[in-house]
Amino acid sequence: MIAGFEHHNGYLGRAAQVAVLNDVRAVLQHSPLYQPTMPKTGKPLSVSMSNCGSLGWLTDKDGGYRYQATHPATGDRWSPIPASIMDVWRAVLGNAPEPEACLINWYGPGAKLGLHKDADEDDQVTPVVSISLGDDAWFRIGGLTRTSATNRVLLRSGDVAVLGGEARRAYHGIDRIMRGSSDLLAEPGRFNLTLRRVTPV
Ligand code: MD3
Ligand code: FE
Repeated sequence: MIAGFEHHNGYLGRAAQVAVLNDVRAVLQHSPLYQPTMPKTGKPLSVSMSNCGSLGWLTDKDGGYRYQATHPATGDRWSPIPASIMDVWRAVLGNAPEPEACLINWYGPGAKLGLHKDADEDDQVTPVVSISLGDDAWFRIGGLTRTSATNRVLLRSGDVAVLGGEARRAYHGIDRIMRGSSDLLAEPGRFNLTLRRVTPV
């Protein structure tokens, strides 16, 4: 396993998961999930997305991968990151700079995320924090090149992953979602929240 990957199994108990989930649902009332598309080709991703925070990550055919302060469909600013989510960042990272972006990924049945690096942040040093809610996901993480050996990790509802050090710059992706593996959500699928610092301090 690459250095700097920390997996906190069952970090959030059931009540804390429900609290975060309710806050995510409220964010999505203001900033609905949209279907991101690949730069240039316009091919849709199978994951739908929204954000909270002062900056949101997005991708579409014409603009490509980027951070921006507004929702691509509504044009409104993203909501602030809810306190229940900020609490997780502070608990695992202590005095790190505040996250600017919280990407909300929704994996319905069959959705996956190909191997990639998170390289659109000017800050490539502050760790990334991920929170999983709902069905289990097989997460794959490799090394600094696309051909590095990879490891698979099952990310379950309530798990928190911290990607610091070399892991911050590692290739990673989601191979598959295990439908029906969690009863947190009424519907099959998985939310992942990814908290990132974008601007160097
Ligand atoms: C490893 N999301 O949004 S979270 C992404 O479950 C993303 O939705 C996945 O990869 C998901 O970019 C994985 C865990 C994660 C997040 C960021 C990373 C792993 C990472 C950044 C660098 C290395
Ligand atoms: Fe990623």
